[in-house]
Amino acid sequence: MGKSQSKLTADELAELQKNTYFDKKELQQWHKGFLKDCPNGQLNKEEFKKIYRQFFPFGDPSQFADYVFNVFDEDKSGTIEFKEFICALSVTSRGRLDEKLRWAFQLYDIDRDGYITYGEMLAIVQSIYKMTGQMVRLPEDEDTPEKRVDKIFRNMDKNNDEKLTFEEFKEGSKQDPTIVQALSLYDGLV
Ligand SMILES: [Ca+2]
Repeated sequence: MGKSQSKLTADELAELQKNTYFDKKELQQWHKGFLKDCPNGQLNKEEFKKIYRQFFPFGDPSQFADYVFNVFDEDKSGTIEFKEFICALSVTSRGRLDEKLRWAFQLYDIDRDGYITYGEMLAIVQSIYKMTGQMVRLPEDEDTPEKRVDKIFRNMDKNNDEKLTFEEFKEGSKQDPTIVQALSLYDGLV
């Protein structure tokens, strides 16, 4: 650690240009902003939750922020480095639909075993309901996390084995865009 450089090197820039949808100027701006908020070059979980609390002052976003943090923190170091931050932002804000779906799948697949179980989806949906609190009025058949997840599984779980493969998730999400909308929550920051 301790190598908080104020500018991206030419190599780092080139790599990020290759791996994200941002151009050179945007990358430099984001990097500058990132270092302003995180002078040591690392965004920790508490700071990350703070960002969510600003967006959801009436609910409790800490659990959902926790899950999102774990997807951002790709190398599982416990902090989000600029590269992780900007790559996640690139996918969630400008990625193609299949990239966004892959990202969302990682969010729901909490233990990363390649399947979204009923329990995993319930945990994520519960955290979303907690975060949004009473701000959103939901249809009667989705007014609890359980009902919502039941409905999703009825639509997506084609072979009724109580878990979703990426293929099932992808197909189902095309018919139910609200699944990926959990991601667009983050778009507010872009
Ligand atoms: Ca990390």
